[in-house]
Amino acid sequence: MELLERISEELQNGNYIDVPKLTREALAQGIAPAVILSDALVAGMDVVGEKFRRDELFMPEVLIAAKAMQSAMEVLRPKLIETGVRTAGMIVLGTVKGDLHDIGKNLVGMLCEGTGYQVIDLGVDVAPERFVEAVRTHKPDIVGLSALLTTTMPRMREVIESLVEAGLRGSVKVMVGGAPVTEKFAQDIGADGYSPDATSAVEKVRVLTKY
Ligand code: B1M
Repeated sequence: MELLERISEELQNGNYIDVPKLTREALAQGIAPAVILSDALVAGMDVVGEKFRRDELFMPEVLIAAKAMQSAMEVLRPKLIETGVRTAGMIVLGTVKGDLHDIGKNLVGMLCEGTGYQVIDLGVDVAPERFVEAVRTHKPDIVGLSALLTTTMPRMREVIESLVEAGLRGSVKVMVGGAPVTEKFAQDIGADGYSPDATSAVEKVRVLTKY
């Protein structure tokens, strides 16, 4: 669809003024929020990531594309959430310590909210003790950990160990994700669930909470 391609292109150009406007236009045309998300925004960000990997784009361009994506996500968020009918459970979500990537985590959070879960987002660079504190305070069904760097993946194991030390591990399921994370890694660190993308993350959350 032409409009979705345009959104994707403008996102790649880092046009954070037009991307949310075009996103509103797509919604007004009746295009489903989930389609705008996957076929325009995530598709555009995938291209940015690939060009960054090939050194065809540099950090400032990636940052500005991320800003464009986030402005569009502000427009989509209420629409995605509208589809949620009831509270299915609670999730504490965060990007682990040392890691500032939050686009994927935010998507997972939004889709979970859209499915009816209450999401408490601790943000980025979250230390194990903050996850523990949040589990103690909010008593969520799931604590979700995101990591985008191979160097920050080990922080996930530390969160699980901290939950064990605090005597809270039995009361909460731990779910992990992020581009470098694998099913095997999740099993190795003793997580309860892993998923490669936001859509399957919601499915996994539903399995873990039996919803
Ligand atoms: Co960074 N970065 N980055 N970056 N960045 C990557 C991750 C990288 C792969 C790029 C590359 O080299 N090709 C590379 C990591 C290499 C590695 O570790 N092996 C990298 C690097 C090296 C870095 C820096 C170290 C660069 C530097 O400074 N030299 C630096 C680190 C900063 C830090 O965190 N301490 C850095 C910085 C940044 C920016 C700040 C510029 C920006 C982040 C902006 C932001 O998030 N607000 C950025 C970006 C945008 C990227 C890429 C290009 C895109 C990431 C993204 O948002 N993807 C990325 C390359 C890439 O991934 N192609 C890259 C879109 C998003 C929808 O996907 O986050 O994978 P993703 O999330 C998916 C799934 O992974 C999954 O669902 C999501 C939706 O489908 N998922 C979960 C995520 N969390 C989940 C949790 C779950 C379940 C599923 O359960 C709880």
